[in-house]
Amino acid sequence: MASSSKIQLYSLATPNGMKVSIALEEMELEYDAHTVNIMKGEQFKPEFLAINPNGKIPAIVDPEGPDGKPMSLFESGAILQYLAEKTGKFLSHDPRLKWETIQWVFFQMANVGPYFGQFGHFFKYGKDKCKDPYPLERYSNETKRLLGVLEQRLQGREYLIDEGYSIADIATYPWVYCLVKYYEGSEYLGLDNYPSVMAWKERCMARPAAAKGMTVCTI
Ligand SMILES: N[C@@H](CCC(=O)N[C@@H](CS)C(=O)NCC(=O)O)C(=O)O
Repeated sequence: MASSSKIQLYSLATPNGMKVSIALEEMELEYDAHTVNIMKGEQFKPEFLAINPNGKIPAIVDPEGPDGKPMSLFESGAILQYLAEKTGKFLSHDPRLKWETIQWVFFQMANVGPYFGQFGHFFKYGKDKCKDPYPLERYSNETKRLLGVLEQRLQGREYLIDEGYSIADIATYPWVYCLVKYYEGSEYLGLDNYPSVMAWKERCMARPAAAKGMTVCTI
């Protein structure tokens, strides 16, 4: 694909995609953005599958990997950690806080992303394909339970980690934004019941770099 000394980003402005463009902006890294239109199946083109054999955005190629050689990476959580370690930003240098941050990144990757995503599917995008109420019930209950975990964590905190804004926030708030903006689930999920989560999302979104990162690779 493109040759440049800058990081090459292959993405789309979805919650998983936004995480990486927000991180690149926050970390002031230079990058070229390439839009992969997953609605048109571009994630299955051989040149993209060579970077991510799993055929999903986001992915990056860093021409200057840790050993000075090009490094390609997929899985947004791994990319966030990679960029944080590369720049020394948004991942605590205190070992205890570093692991706490990674724990919340994994919480997002293993729970928030998959369950919120399935909620969005059964509530909005695939709602005409399934007459059985059970999947929506299951995924909306789990989405609310996860919002409850975040609400508890964020009560009395500005960000997920006490030290300040981190890759744990970058990983997670685009998914809360997505519940509101793309899935239009505010009323159905009763998002007003999670005031600390909603205030934190606004706090994160008010950051100039965050606002810029959220508009990268839009179609
Ligand atoms: N765990 C992956 C999930 C990536 C993912 O699901 N990406 C979606 C867009 S948000 C995608 O590319 N979907 C296309 C497809 O499934 O064909 C990550 O966090 O990077």
